[in-house]
Amino acid sequence: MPPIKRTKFKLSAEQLLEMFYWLKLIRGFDERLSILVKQGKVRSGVYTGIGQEAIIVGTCFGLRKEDWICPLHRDLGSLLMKGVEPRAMMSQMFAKSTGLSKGRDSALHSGVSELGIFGNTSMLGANLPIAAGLGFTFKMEKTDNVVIAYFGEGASNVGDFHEALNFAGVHQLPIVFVCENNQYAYSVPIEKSMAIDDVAERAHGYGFDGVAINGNDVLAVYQATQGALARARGGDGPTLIECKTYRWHGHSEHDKAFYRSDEELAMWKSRDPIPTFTTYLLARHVLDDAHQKELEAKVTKTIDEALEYAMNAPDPAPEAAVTDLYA
Ligand SMILES: Cc1ncc(C[n+]2csc(CCOP(=O)(O)OP(=O)(O)O)c2C)c(N)n1
Repeated sequence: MPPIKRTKFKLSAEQLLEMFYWLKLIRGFDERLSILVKQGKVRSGVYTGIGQEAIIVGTCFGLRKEDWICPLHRDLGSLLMKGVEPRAMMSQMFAKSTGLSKGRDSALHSGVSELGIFGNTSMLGANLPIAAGLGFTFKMEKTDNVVIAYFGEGASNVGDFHEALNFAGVHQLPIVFVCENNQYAYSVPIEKSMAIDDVAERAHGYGFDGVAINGNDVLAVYQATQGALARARGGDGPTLIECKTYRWHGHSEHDKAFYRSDEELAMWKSRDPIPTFTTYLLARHVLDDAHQKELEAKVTKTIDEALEYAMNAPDPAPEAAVTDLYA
């Protein structure tokens, strides 16, 4: 098995700051939604990815429009990075007619084919055979587009996961499988559902490389993704990147997560991806305090505007329920 190509990357100061902005925006968006849920204002289940943002930013940064993503329920940030306007995303959470599915769907399942986003599937792991199908299409069409397929460590125990990886391995498909290993599948800790330590190991059984990395280090995620993308675009097939991380909130905002200890949460909070990256940027003089405040103000303004837009947007008309039907 050839080792994963570790492409040397050199990000400009602007690109590093862009990554910082995305980390902050995605965190801010989820935090705001969490508050809005408690205020009873959101018309959807909310599954925040607070604590996991480095995975989304490190994998989506620099993707092409033609590349596809198959996100999870927790990956709202990936939709933003792939080009969904914050106001459309917020409208979606409020089931407004200006949302992605025009208020006719649970917030989490909308895709945007023009932006290369396949809507999240309710059945865990069911997005992975779809990703395999997309990858197969790219291969047949002889493009060098790539699919990023996200899944949780819990989903790696279902049959769809294994079928998709097997198919991708056999056909050397251009797919980057990204495991967001946040240690729990709802209330089930990983040691109660898997007899091995690393989900990454599972890739080897299907004939391709798997690596386990620190999912809270945005640059480590970016570097691993760049290597995997280069392999996939070059016809060398899939890669599995397992990103070790932790979700700070419960499975969804209604879950108080009593199944884990305060100490465990505190330990993972000390590995918060955002301050780690902030320190990196400050130490390299890419960021200073004034610029940081400016970026934070931009994030707040973007979220405020999106929220105001969504709150004031019209509800869908009853007759709209039967428009845009396939047949
Ligand atoms: C096939 C299937 N089994 C069970 C569920 C119920 N369920 C929804 S989310 C979830 C936990 C998911 O854990 P994981 O895949 O690790 O992703 P995470 O939510 O931790 O990001 C479960 C069990 C489901 N949606 N689909």
